[in-house]
Amino acid sequence: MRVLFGSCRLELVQGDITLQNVDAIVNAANSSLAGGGGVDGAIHQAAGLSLMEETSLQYPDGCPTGSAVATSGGELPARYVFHAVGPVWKGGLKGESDLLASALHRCLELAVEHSCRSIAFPAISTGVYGYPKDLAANVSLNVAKDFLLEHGRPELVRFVLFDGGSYGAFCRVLETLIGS
Ligand code: AR6
Repeated sequence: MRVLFGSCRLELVQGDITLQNVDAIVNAANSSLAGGGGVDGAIHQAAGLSLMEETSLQYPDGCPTGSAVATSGGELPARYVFHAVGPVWKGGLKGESDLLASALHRCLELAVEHSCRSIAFPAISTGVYGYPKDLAANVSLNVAKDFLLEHGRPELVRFVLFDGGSYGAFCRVLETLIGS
């Protein structure tokens, strides 16, 4: 599914983020940037050992929840990896939506700062961190839409959803944002 916001494209695809031919891909990391499973494990495996070396050298103190830091893409097709730290879902009353929104927003700022024309996101926080997919889709897509309408870049924001359930949840929310 693809939608235009101003002159920018927002796309939803089902697939593997490590294979995306974009300027930057976003990792769903933890605050110690220590690596892990899920999309984090897949990205580190595909990027090679230099990614962890670079991350620990540049960011020895990790990254707070709700923010993101940039490294090169190692052996990935993408030039950069933005390591975003989403919140753990604790029922929805612990600031989770603000933290998820600010992690996404920081990645879009990093894309502009690094002159990236295209960026791909996974469904941050919706795996091990337990954020309900439909609620995460609502937060994530609204942040992307508002940023594109306000800044007019990056040219392409793609959400890469690993499974059909996530893809469906993101499609249903995006339908509601068209023309709203
Ligand atoms: N491409 C795109 N999406 C993927 C891929 C992939 N190759 N692999 C998994 N996903 P998760 P979180 C989806 O658990 O909830 C890690 O251990 C997955 O199906 O990776 O933010 C970190 O180190 C799900 O929809 O991230 C942290 O400790 C989504 O990516 C913690 O997990 C996010 O699931 C972060 O948890």
